[in-house]
Amino acid sequence: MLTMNDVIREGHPTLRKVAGKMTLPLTDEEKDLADKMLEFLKNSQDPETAEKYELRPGVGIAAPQVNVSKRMIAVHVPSDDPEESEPEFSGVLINPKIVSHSVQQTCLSEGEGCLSVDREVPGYVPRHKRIKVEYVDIDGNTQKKRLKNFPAIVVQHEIDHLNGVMFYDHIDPDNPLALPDDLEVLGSAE
Ligand code: SB7
Ligand code: NI
Repeated sequence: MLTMNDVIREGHPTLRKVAGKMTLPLTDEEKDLADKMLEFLKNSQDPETAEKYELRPGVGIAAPQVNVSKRMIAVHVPSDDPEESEPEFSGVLINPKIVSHSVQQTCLSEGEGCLSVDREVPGYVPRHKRIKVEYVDIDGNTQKKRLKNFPAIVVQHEIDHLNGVMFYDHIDPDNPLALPDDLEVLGSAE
């Protein structure tokens, strides 16, 4: 299983590289990594497992964060309805690409954090409110998915990792709490 020891931190050069496109079908090793990335997220969101292995809770992880410079991300966003056991959006996205997005932006009221960043970085991170993402799933099928709000923010954060971009690159250094007009701030999940 993956633990926080597998996650590289700020300053590691891999986090600033543009990750390479994956060739399909995935190798057994790549499939194994895909499974482990999704398993890490589920473990990190399970209070007992997270405590036992000292995992920071995460809703997404990108392969470069475990020092694999390939275009693969895992996302596991639970439903905000406690009655609902199905996650809102969960899976591994291979070669994900945002093919269209809204002009309207959004951001989380609490800002963002990152498993690769061991400090709080205050400030708003403007993101597209709605995106359409195209990707190959773990079964090798091409998927097109429309996402909005929190799941859309998470996918944008993860795709940034594939391009060597960190969330704080989007924060206005002179005024971290500056917001463009018509941007709606979202209450964050954590
Ligand atoms: C807040 C948190 C995340 C995404 C968007 C908003 C995920 C944090 C975990 N990661 O570092 C994943 O790259
Ligand atoms: Ni991150």
